[in-house]
Amino acid sequence: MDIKNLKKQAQKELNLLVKIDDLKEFEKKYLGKKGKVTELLKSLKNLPQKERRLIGKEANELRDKLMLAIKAKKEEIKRNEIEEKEKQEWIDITVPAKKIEKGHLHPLTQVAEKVEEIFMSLGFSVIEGPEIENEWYNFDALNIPKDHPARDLWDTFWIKEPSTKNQEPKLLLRTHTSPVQIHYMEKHKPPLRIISPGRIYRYEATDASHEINFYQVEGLMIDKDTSVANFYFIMEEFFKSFFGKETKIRLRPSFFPFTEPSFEIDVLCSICKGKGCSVCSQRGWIEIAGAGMVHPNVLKAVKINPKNWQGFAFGMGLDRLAMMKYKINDIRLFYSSDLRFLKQF
Ligand code: FA5
Repeated sequence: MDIKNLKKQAQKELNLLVKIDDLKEFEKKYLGKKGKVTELLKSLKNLPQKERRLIGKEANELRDKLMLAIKAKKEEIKRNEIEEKEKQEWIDITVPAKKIEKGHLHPLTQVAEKVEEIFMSLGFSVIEGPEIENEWYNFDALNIPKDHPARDLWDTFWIKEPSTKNQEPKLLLRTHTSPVQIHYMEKHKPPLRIISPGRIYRYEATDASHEINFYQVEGLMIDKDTSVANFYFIMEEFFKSFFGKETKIRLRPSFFPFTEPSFEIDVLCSICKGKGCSVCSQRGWIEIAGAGMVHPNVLKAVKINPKNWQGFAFGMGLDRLAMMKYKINDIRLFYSSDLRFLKQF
């Protein structure tokens, strides 16, 4: 084949190449040990001198050109490969990011945390207690002996006796957080100041302000010469911090076997502003807590001498605190798992 045709053929083949492996084959085919151009150069020695010089020059030029063209082609292929990769991996950084929805604390947890924060600033520690109790802690130690009509104040979920039978005392789901007082006083000597938020259970009908399980925060302060004035001061401080300075609360005389005297604390209903509505049962006030001065019998049950130590205790409805703070007109919304409700907090 003459050099011109060889050159034309090589150029044509080279133009069609797109892969690096094919380019390597091409290089071998023309410039390899047994390549067409190499063979041509080898065959020069058989030519007469005059022809050898002429053809040799052209063959050498062809080899040099092919070497350059192969180099250029190699770069072109590499460039194309990078461009292709870039196209595939291209990210549009201007596209708005997908929003990851963040969860948040349940409104009752938020309220519990706020209550804890206020009482801690008043020197109270936060204590936990069990939700499954026995009747000694839930009733007897709180001055409510068996068969005492006061037990009817709290409709109870009793837990079935295990097969060991006649297990004493009987187990139940705690009907209030007050048993935590007993647990704590059994292990700690006064002076003491604690609060204990937690879930409680009552076997009763539900309505806008009553649930069968809800949350309370128990409070207990025992010290020397603690009086109703100390109790009133702490309560006032708490409600002002929690609801704001304009909050209206009132104390009503009440009865609890474990306190004497006993009170009920009401706050002005924030939903009807005192006019009367279904949440406050048309009273204009909503009952937020039971409270009183700790009964001497309770102190005796935990071996604390009531002559040396006195104190007060309270049990607040955490759900009711949350309802009044956020103007929620049905307690059952807290347990409905309705995201339209929960997302508002
Ligand atoms: C008690 O549970 C007493 N242990 C409180 C107490 C503690 C008195 C220490 C004295 C000393 P009572 O049953 O009234 O009391 O409940 C206390 C508060 O829990 C109520 O004022 C109310 O805010 C809330 N509460 C009561 N029943 C329900 C209910 N079914 N649903 C939602 N909140 C309730």
